[in-house]
Amino acid sequence: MDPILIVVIVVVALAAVWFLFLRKKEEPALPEAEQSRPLPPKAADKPSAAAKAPEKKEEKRAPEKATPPPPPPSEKAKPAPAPAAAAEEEEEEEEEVPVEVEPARGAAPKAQAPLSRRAKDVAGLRKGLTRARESEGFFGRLKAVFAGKKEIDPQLVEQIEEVLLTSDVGVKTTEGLVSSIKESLSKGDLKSEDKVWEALRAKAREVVDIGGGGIALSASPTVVMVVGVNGSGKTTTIGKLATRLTGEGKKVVLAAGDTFRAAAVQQLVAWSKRAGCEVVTGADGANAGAVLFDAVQKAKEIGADVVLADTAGRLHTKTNLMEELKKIARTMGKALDGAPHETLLVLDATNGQNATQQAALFKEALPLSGIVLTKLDGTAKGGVVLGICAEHQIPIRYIGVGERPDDLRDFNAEEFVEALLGNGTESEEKAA
Ligand SMILES: Nc1nc2c(ncn2[C@@H]2O[C@H](COP(=O)(O)OP(=O)(O)OP(=O)(O)O)[C@@H](O)[C@H]2O)c(=O)[nH]1
Ligand SMILES: [Mg+2]
Repeated sequence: MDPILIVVIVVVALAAVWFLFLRKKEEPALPEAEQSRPLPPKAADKPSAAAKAPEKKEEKRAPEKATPPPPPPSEKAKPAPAPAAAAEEEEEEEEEVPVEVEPARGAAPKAQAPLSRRAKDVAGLRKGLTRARESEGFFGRLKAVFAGKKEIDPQLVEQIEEVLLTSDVGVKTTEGLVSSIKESLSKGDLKSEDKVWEALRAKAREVVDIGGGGIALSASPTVVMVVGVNGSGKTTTIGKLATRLTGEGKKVVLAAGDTFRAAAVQQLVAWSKRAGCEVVTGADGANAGAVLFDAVQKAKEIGADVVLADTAGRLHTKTNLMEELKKIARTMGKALDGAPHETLLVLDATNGQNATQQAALFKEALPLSGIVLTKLDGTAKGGVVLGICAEHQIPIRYIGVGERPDDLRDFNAEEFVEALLGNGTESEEKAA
């Protein structure tokens, strides 16, 4: 063989070996940890939307965590973490990824917040007003007016007017309510059913918000005289109030001023036992004024907080009986200056417009400080409250929505309007 050819072959072979050696030297050995890392996903293996969220978080966190100055020029040149450190980092990562998973569509809604105290009160009162809320009642009939209507037109206002008139709201009060709705309508303010309801409720609140609510115990003892027509609920109201006040730690004296009706005294005595309070009664046929005088004296002696004085039922049209009431009131004033401090007229809500007339005549005879409207649970026409407040401007102190002791409620204008005319949330409706 030609020696030159041999030299060429040897040189080429050596060059090839040298080249291979150099290449091998340049390639860095991957640490085990690096080798075991999963391969990056192929383009086709796109991560799901859910999996994207944590990745984003990791990207955000990166600068806070590792800020090695200067940044590595390339992935390859990045110093491989020691296996222990790498494991630590992975652990940290697992801990620090609080993925907020959005609730899937259609998933169960969050548990509803418990009803507020006010919402509970409204729901409880609404239960007492069930008849007025039913389809035949005040609220139910108003609701029916809107059914199937797409537009709020003057005809609809006329229908509202009819419901108000036939629900004991009274002519004058209805006129006031309706004219303000008509005015808003002509201004274009009432474009939807909701807006009309809100206007109605606002107006109703305005009418009944004349400073009602439970009596204040302003004197010691505070003497409360309770008057009204036969069977309106005077004695029952006294019993309910006594039960509540003694429950609140007050010292109560009941005064059996109805010396006329047989069994009236026993009825009051039974309530006093239930409430756990004193009762002052007279002999059969005793003078009502004398019994009430004794009761106030007794209350003073024992340091009572309240005297609740019952009186015999009487027709508001009987002048002599109304005169007798004035006399009784004066007698109590002799026992204690300023007594009676409160004179409450008890009206039966089922009497409707007649209750409004009773209020007019009792008001003429006595300085009424408040009204108790009983049996609201028994009427579908809750509108009587509006009529009485608007026409007489006498505050409603309590309302009766049943026969049990806790069926006497302090009157609160906003709560009452919401219970009577509010649409109510689903949970309120359930609670009611
Ligand atoms: N459903 C219901 N019944 C009531 C309410 N308040 C009183 N009553 C009932 O009405 C009836 C008459 O109540 P009374 O308390 O005796 O009435 P009164 O005004 O004292 O009657 P006289 O003493 O006869 O004048 C009783 O059966 C009571 O239980 C109420 O808010 N709702
Ligand atoms: Mg009675």
